[in-house]
Amino acid sequence: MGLKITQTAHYVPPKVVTNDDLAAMMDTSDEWISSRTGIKQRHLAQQEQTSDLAIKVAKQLLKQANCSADQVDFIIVATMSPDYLTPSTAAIVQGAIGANGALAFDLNAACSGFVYALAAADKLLTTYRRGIVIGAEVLSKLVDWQERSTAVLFGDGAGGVLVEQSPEQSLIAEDLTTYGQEGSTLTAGYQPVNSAFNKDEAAAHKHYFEMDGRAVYRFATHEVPNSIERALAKTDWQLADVDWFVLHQANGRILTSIAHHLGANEQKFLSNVAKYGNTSAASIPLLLDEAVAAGKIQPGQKLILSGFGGGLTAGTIAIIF
Ligand code: 4VN
Repeated sequence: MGLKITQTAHYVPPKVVTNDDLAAMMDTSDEWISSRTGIKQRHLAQQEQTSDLAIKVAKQLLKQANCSADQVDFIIVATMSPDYLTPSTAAIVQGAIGANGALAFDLNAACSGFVYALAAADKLLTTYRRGIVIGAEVLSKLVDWQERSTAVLFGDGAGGVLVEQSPEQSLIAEDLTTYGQEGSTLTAGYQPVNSAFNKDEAAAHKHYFEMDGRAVYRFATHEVPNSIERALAKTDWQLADVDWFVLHQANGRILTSIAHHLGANEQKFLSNVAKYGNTSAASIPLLLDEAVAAGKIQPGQKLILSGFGGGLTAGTIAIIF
C-alpha cells in the first residue's frame, strides 16, 4: 500500500516581469541575471494571495480527476509565504473548495517543502485514501525591492498533485535532512518579539529575504548530490536508471553544478527557472506539471525529486511516476 500521484496541475499569476523590467527599477541587467542564474523572467502576483494561487491548483486537480471536493481526505500546502499564521493556507483552500471532510495544514520547510509534504502524504495514506499536496508561494511579499541580490531571484506561483492510496508503492525511497545550525544563512518573515517591551525590535526589518548566497550555494552543491545518493542507495536503481531529475529551481547554475557533482547526465535535469525564477516550495510541482503536460514525464518512469534551501533543509524522494 502506498502513494500514487494521479493528477498534476499548476497556476501562475498573469503578470510577467522580465529582467529588463527589473533593470529599469534597480541597478542590474539582463546580462547579469541571465548569466548568473539562468532566469529571464518571473510571474509576480499583484492582488492575489498565496491561497488564491493554491485554490486555483486544487480546483484544477479535482476537475481533471472528475472528483468532488468531499472525496478529499487531506490537504497539505507547503509554503513559506502563507496568507496568515492562522488560519493556515491549507485551511483557506479547504474552505474555498468545500472539502468538508478533509483535514488541512501548512508545512513549512522552505524550498524543500513540497518534497517533505509528499513524504508526509505517503504516511497519511496508510490511514486516508486521497489527498491534495500543493506548493504555493507569493515570495514577492518577502522581497526587498531595493535589494538587487535577492529581488532578481524570486517569483510567485503554485503547483500541486492529487495523491491516492494505491496497492503498489510508488514512493520508493526518501532522504530528508535539516541543518538548523545553518539557518541564519537564509531568513525571511521574522516575527518581532513582544512589542509591549521591545519598541525597537518591533520596528526592526528582517521581514525581507536575507541570504548569504555563497553559503547557501555551497550547501546546495554539496548536500543535494549527497542526499540524492543516499536516497538512491535505498533503491535498487543505478544513477543511470533515473529518467528525470526534478529539482528545486533555485538557480540554473546550481542545477548544472549538482549534475556534475553527481556525474549525472545534465539533459535529465528538467528546468523552467528561465520562465518563473525561484518559487521555493512551488518550483518542483510547477516543473513536474509542465513536464507531464509536455509528455516528457511518462507513467512508469523513475524520478528523483529534490528540494533544498531555507532551514537549511534538503529532501529527496525517489518515485515511480
Ligand atoms: C537554494 C539556493 C538558493 C541560491 C543561493 C545562491 C544563489 C540561489 C548566489 C550567487 C549569485 C547568484 C545567485 Cl542554492 C536560494 C534558495 C532559496 O530558494 C535555495 N542563488 N546565488 C552570483 O553572484 O552569481
